[in-house]
Amino acid sequence: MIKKSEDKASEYMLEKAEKECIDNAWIRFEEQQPQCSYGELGLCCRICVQGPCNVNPFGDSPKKGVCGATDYTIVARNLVRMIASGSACHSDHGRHIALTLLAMTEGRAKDYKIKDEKKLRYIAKRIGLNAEKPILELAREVSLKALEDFSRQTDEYCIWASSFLTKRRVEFLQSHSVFPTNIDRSIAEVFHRTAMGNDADPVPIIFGGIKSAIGDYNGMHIATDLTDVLFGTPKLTKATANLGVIKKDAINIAIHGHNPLLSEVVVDVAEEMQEEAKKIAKEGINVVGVCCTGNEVLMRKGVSLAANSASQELVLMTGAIEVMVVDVQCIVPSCSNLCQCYHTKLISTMPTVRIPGDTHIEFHEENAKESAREIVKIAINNFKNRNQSLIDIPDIKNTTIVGFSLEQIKELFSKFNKDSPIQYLVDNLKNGTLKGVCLFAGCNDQKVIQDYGHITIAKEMARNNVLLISTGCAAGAFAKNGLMSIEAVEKYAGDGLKKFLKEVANANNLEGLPLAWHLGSCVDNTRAMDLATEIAEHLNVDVHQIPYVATAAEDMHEKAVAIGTWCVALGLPVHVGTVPFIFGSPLITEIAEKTAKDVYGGYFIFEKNPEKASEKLLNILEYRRWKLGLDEDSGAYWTGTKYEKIGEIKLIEGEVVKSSFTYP
Ligand code: BF8
Ligand code: SF4
Repeated sequence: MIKKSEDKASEYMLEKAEKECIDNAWIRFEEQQPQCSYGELGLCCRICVQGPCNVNPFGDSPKKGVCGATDYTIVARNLVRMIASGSACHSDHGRHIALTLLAMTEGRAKDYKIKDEKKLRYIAKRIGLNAEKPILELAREVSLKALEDFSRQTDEYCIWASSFLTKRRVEFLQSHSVFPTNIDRSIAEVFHRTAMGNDADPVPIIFGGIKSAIGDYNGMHIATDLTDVLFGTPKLTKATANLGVIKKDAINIAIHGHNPLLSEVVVDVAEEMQEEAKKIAKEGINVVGVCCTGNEVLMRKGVSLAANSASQELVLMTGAIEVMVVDVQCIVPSCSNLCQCYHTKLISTMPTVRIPGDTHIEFHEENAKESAREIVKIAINNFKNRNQSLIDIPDIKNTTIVGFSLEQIKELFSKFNKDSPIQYLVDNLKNGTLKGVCLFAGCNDQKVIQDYGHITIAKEMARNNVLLISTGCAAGAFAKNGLMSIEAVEKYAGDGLKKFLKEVANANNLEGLPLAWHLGSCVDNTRAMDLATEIAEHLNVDVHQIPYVATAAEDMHEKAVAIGTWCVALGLPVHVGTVPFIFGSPLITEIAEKTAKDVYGGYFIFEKNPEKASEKLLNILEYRRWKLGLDEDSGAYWTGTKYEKIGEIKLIEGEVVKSSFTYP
């Protein structure tokens, strides 16, 4: 069998699937080959019914669509529509949490309460409210402020992004007309301007996409913040990850999707119903997570993580899942077909995500516990319907240490500097113990070996003393494959990183810290940006200057395109390991790789090969260190493509951030 996954449990299940002819995404991916080259290049336009129109990428006819749209118009339109869709997903999730918080303050969501008052007061202060008010009143004000970011019709800017980014970044983005006043409007604007017969100029189209991406950041930040308020800000927690967390003798409930509003309650209700469940199954109820809902409850409740996105079908193939309950996003429709091969019930809960064959229990925050109870009961009753001969759970799982919210990170560092915890990290960056920080984000993508890109880059970064932080399915990859363990530090960390992690662990009386730090689900990428912002502020520079990079080695979803775009606009170099749909336009590719750097200081690095990507990311970190003057004595210089440690320091090619954006 060709290697399909770096994850041993996935490999085991895929071998079984091959032997038993069980349909799965890897098979369907093969069936899709060859995929449409026009689509892959971003050159297929089906925005109006005169299409689909294609543009010949080699310069021959056709050079334009029926309406006259050229390659750069078509590619730019397709790209920003992906960003807007990603932004819609994240921010709708954020809105749902804000509405629930509001409902709670009005007595309409009795099953929720404020778990983290301190965080609520911190957010209130940050967004300019009087944080001393009674807590319920304050929660109401904060939720209304959040909802304003979705509904404002004036020219005032969105509050969240204005309050959490560096002052100079905010001013810069506002002066460049890419700062949203209203998240929904930034999304609607993209669809308006890219509809047939509207904006054909790629530059304003891209700016519209960036505005929507900042809207994405804004909506995600709201989601993270208010989720922390309702369910608690994550703290260090031990858990286990990979398919081996599914238990043969338990009633297994898999929670899958992104929005923790129901899954948090399912976990609580399952606990309450344990005794009842133990009468049916020896080990009672076992809730396991899939994708980002999985990450949410892993971070806050230590619920085991069974799978990241590419292995979601493999969870069902164990034959031991009584119920898979899904909310929103990244739920493949094939889950339904797989459930029908076993006794598993697929329960959908959101009116916007129905899947043929599902059992629909519509979730309303007014009666969250009731819905959760109904779901858990279905799971208990379904245990008897198992076909024992189909049960096959690979005995593969890893211990993981998770829960690295920014608050938790600061608490760890506060043992060294109580007043300014991040200064400790900055000192370690300055003195070279750490070379930089690398955020591992994004998905699994059927186009590459599952988890291989994430893991290969992580090992190389760790060996070079880069602090690894992660979210989403990248974090899932590390959790499942043992990189979120103390043991991984000994195996993979360079001396500097080892020293740093041991020093922090010792100062906090911990037996150790994991090699890769789990910051949370995809919306929690805002935690990573908050960390970058604080590092920049401590160094009195902006994010585009700090030794901090991001990688989405296996990106797949439109949400990842939105996140990558705001990371770039906020100053981060972002590696992307799968081919984006932009290479059909040399102009758009140039904007993403080079012009963005001139304007925002962040830029995309498209590199399929993880080894080469590691080298590029390390070079960028070295380069930024050198530009900041952190390695003045190292005698290093930049060749334009590589950092050389010989001779005197020379500036050959600057990464100078200036507004040199010229109109094509
Ligand atoms: O929001 S990393 S595959 S599960 S999109 Fe989806 Fe991508 Fe996973 Fe989480 Ni994020
Ligand atoms: Fe073709 Fe233009 Fe319509 Fe696109 S908008 S499908 S290029 S006619």
